[in-house]
Amino acid sequence: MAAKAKTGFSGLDKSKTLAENTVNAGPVVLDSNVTFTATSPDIFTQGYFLVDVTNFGGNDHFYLKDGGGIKVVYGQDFGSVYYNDVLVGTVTSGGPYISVTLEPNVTAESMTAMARAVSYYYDGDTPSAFGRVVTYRVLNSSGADTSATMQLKLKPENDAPVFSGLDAQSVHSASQAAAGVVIDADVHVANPDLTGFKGGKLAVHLAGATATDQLYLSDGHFSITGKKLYLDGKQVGTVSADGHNGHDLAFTFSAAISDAQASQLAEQVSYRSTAASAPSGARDVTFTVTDAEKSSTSAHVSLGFEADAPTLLSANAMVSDPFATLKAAASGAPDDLSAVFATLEARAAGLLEAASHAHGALGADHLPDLHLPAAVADYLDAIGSSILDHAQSAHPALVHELSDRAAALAAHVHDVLHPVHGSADALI
Ligand SMILES: [Ca+2]
Ligand SMILES: [Ca+2]
Ligand SMILES: [Ca+2]
Repeated sequence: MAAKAKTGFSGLDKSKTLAENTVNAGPVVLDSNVTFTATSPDIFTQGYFLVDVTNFGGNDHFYLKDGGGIKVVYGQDFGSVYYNDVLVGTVTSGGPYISVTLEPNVTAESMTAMARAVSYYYDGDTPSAFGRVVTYRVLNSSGADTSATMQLKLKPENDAPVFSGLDAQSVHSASQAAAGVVIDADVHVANPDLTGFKGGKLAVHLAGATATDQLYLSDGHFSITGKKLYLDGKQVGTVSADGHNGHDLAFTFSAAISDAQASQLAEQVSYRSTAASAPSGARDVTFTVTDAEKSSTSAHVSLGFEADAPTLLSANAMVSDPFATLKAAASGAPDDLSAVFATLEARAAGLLEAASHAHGALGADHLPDLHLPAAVADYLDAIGSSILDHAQSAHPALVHELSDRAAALAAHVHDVLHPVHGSADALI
């Protein structure tokens, strides 16, 4: 190591270019062979080692990294810097500087080790073209000052697009399969380089697809006409696979497509079945997006349809026997539900009777003539579906669950009927 016969830094690279993804991956020593020479030890008396940075950005991080005999033990407010286990200074770092208050006994050797420990990492994906100017400086309170500078640049590199918000599972009721379902209404995709998706692609593949499987776009900003993909009426790409009859659904973008727009398109991706009954078993759907730099990322969601409960309750069915269909739905359950239903019936009958008495004229005999409010019928339908789901997978918690739901039902019936005052028509 050719140390110059004067106090100061030597061998610091005047300029350095680091690759973005290298400094994304972890801290990099800025210069591993910079050397500090001191002809006069006085430089260290009440001295400081400072690294400051101009053109600093919020994604830049400078600090002293352990190695070469240097070890930093961080406390709450500062770190203690050791060189070969001897305390040589206290450091604070953060933002555009590293500041080490040197111990009085610091040697040029330990100063060199500290300078070689100066490290950098970058946690962004779009580095600016501006070079950072990194200045290594030693100064003391009597004004002695020596410094050297490095121009530090980053070479921007590509990052693969990133999916977020894609659910692991997309589960729907079997009755929805024929009408069609959106696969994931809030999936998001982004190109971290902020260069979008022009020239890129979106492709959707359904595993094990057959001629009755249809991928398509639900209504939204994007639409398909023939082989053309439109965004708000303007062609932005082509349809490279139409999604029909078991085929993939795939687009190639000829125009600029932002992250938000690519996400919108992914959110419109939908499925329907043209089979006589809904497909059984979950199947993997792969979304693959290719960005403007032609790098691709795939993400997966499991698409499945669950057997429907029968259409349990219409308002008329409710009128004839509010609970017969509920009982029928739960008839496969292993537990004896009669006590639960008895409670449910008693509560609901009590509420209905109270409601009719409140209107003066009706006795319990007239209850079957009630026009049940649609909200109650819908609510009972939902409960019936849920009961069937539970009945299909036998478990001992069923009775408790049903009991809780019965209580909720009774409260709901009360809430719906109670406010009906002054209009017998509402009850007859
Ligand atoms: Ca990157
Ligand atoms: Ca990048
Ligand atoms: Ca990219």
